[in-house]
Amino acid sequence: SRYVLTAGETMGLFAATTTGPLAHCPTATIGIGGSESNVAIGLARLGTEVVWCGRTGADSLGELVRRELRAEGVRVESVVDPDASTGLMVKERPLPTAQRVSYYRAGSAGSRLTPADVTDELVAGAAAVHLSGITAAISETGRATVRSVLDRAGRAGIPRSFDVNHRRALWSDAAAAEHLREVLPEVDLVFAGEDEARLVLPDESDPSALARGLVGLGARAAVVKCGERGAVACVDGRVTTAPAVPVPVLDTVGAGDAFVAGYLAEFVLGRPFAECLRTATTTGAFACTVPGDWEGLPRRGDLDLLAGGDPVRR
Ligand code: KDG
Repeated sequence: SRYVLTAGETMGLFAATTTGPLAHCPTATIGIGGSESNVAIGLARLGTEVVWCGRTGADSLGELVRRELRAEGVRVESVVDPDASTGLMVKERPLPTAQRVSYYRAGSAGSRLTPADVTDELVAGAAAVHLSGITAAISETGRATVRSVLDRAGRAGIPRSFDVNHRRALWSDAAAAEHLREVLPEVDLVFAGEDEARLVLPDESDPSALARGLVGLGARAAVVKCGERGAVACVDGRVTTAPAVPVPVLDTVGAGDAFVAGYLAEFVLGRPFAECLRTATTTGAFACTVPGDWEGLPRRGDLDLLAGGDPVRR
């Protein structure tokens, strides 16, 4: 049967358990994080078949990554690379209102992903492919992998989804903008935050103009995420806005991935894009309510918990 195919780097994630300087935080939780695998988990929870491709190290963090993804119902196609370590991300909360994420991923197994790791067979069987700018930013081979998967999927008529996911710690705005200009004509659906869209549309301020602008630069459809102000989509020349689902916000990291998972889960079912957007804003809201990057992602039956009404369901 057909699945959503995604590829990228997933790392170990150590998250400080208390607020304040990390140097004085005695404990951390050990988990995993990676944008594409967050999307994969989100899809699996919503009942969508999904394959995640990526390199992991022959080490304990690699074991953790593979185990956790499998436990979440994601089909894992991981090349275990004996010559590099699994990357690591450290999340600290120096202030109640501020988080800091640090990467220990230079030369990591995940960054050694190659086009051949995502086999032709995996691409050919996909209902859609999803990639992100992070993979292009981590290495030359990652960048080649993004291009190659988009190219192979495009030739097979498989819808291609791309999340800009700009990470300033990994490359410059200029490099990210250049890459985005290159890939936009190769994608059917692009997801961008407002600042990310402005990488290539520096003179636009309004989200609708940004969504139209991304389509003008070659994407078939574009979704601009505006956080607590909701989202705007430009599909088939029509612009639609969706309000955010209001929630008490604890941790926004992972919300973008949750949003993409919600959108794609409906998209591969052939649902109208207003419905894709509605599920996307709902899953995005779920991710904001819990500290982890993906742990709070909803199952289908959870979606209506945010639909209002009595807070106690029995
Ligand atoms: O997308 C939210 C995090 O999980 C993500 O930032 C982790 O893949 C990640 C990265 O490289 O930043």
